[in-house]
Amino acid sequence: MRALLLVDIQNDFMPFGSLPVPHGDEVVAVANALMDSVDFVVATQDWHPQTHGSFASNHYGRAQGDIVTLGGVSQVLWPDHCVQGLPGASFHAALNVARIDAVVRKGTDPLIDSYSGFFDNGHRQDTGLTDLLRSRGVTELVVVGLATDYCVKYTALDGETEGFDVVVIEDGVRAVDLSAGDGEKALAEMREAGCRVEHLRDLLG
Ligand code: VGL
Ligand code: ZN
Repeated sequence: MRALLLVDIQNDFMPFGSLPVPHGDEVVAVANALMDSVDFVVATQDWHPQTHGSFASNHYGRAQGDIVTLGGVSQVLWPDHCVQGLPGASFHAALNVARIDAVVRKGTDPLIDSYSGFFDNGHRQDTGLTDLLRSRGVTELVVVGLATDYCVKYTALDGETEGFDVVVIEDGVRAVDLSAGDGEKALAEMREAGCRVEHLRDLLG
């Protein structure tokens, strides 16, 4: 069984959002196009309380891009984004949400971030995604979404270690690229970990 995993295709990660991913809106059409090639569609949703420790605004005297320790692990400070219930946390309006079978929310604990859809950044708490996928008999995970160098990367890496065959759709992901080349480096790391990196056309074949 093959599942499509939509990673954080949310307004705040779009070019018009508070944590803009360049060309982030271009993943929406790729996501929609893949929905007929899979058995099951799961979306992750970054879902932070306003008090979340990954927000620079919650660290007096710190700025966006600074590095702090949060939950015992290194943490980049971000602009406020994907606040629970606000429009920025909603899926992009053009995403075919009628085809989403399950939504997994993450980043809800203010004391630790969760880039991966499977575990928090300290690998302490799981989101239930593995159990959900296994209960549906999923063996192959097709990954698209945002951002290549953060949530896509950690979700794909955890998907591999959780025993799924992970296929990352290169034209269905976009990077934040805080440093130039971060997205390309992330794709290389995913390949080294055993993920396949393919194009939309290879799957529609
Ligand atoms: C993400 C930074 C902070 C992502 C989420 O979805 O890649 N990046 N929160
Ligand atoms: Zn976040």
